[in-house]
Amino acid sequence: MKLYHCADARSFRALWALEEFGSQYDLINMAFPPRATYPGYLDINPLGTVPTLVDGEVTLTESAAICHYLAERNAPTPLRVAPDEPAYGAYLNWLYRSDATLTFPQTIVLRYSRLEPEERRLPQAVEDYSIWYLSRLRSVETTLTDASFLCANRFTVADIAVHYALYLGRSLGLDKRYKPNCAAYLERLMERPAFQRALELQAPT
Ligand SMILES: N[C@@H](CCC(=O)N[C@@H](CS)C(=O)NCC(=O)O)C(=O)O
Repeated sequence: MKLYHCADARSFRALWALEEFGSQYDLINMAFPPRATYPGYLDINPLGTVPTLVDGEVTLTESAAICHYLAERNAPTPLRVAPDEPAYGAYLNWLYRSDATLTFPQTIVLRYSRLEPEERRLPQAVEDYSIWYLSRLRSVETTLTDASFLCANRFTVADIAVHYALYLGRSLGLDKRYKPNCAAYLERLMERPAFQRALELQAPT
């Protein structure tokens, strides 16, 4: 397998999952944005985004799908919730929610607070989408009231996918507005050895 990655981008979900599974893979660290910095990248992923995971004939470019794929490929594993488990629906819901609902609004915040040149920045959009994200985070806060993990009473790839959204929020300074369960979960999962290995493997930004 080969993972195309940029430091702290959504490909971190895939990198962390590969480390949790102890997978054999080659890591390609690229500068951001890879469509401009890595010649030939558009031939590998025409969207120009990260992650890209290549596994033989298979190519995946969605971070949550890669977490799902790796869990299935590594079955049986406690990091996967099987269809016959009661938590299967919740597991899928968290996996999909991780990017569509929790990372998406932050990309607006990131773009209009940091990536765009000064004259194109939009403080109103930044605040509106910060609030959007923080309000969607209520689902995580409530779930963690009586639980250490999001579903199935154990750490799964759904935690990797959702935790990354919290981690991205931290890099945007939104963690100052996290509620206690989210704040504690963010810190706790960052202590996992595989998370720490993933951090060390990525090239500095
Ligand atoms: N939904 C995709 C989004 C991938 C994505 O947009 N990645 C961003 C980095 S976090 C990217 O590569 N942006 C570079 C660009 O758009 O040129 C996922 O979860 O993997």
